[in-house]
Amino acid sequence: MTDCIFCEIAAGRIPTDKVYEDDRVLAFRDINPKAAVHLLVIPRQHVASLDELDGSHDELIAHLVRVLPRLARDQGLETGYRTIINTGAGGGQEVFHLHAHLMGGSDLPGF
Ligand code: DGP
Repeated sequence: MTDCIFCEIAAGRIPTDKVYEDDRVLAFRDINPKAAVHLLVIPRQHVASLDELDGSHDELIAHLVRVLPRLARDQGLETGYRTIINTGAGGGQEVFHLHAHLMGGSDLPGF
């Protein structure tokens, strides 16, 4: 066990509603959805936040970003979607394992 909940999810030690996975990233439904579709997309590798990134993460982050539109299409979000990455306590980040929120659907709140 680690003290990172998303590492535990990535390792399969905590069950979650997974919608996509490959060797580098994982996508699952947010436990507290703010829209009809609300996914979290995480790297398998533990990276606390955008603030931790350096050049060694470039391919991983490019891959994670490229997965987002594919997931949006798979979720039927033909008219568009919102992506958010909260960074640091002041940015509203609650889980310190880098994740992109992918949100869309009928009840997408105002921004
Ligand atoms: P953020 O504020 O950007 O750190 O968002 C963290 C999100 O993670 C928040 O919307 C709720 C979600 N979350 C926290 N714990 C769990 C969990 O154990 N499972 C799932 N599926 N989502 C979680």
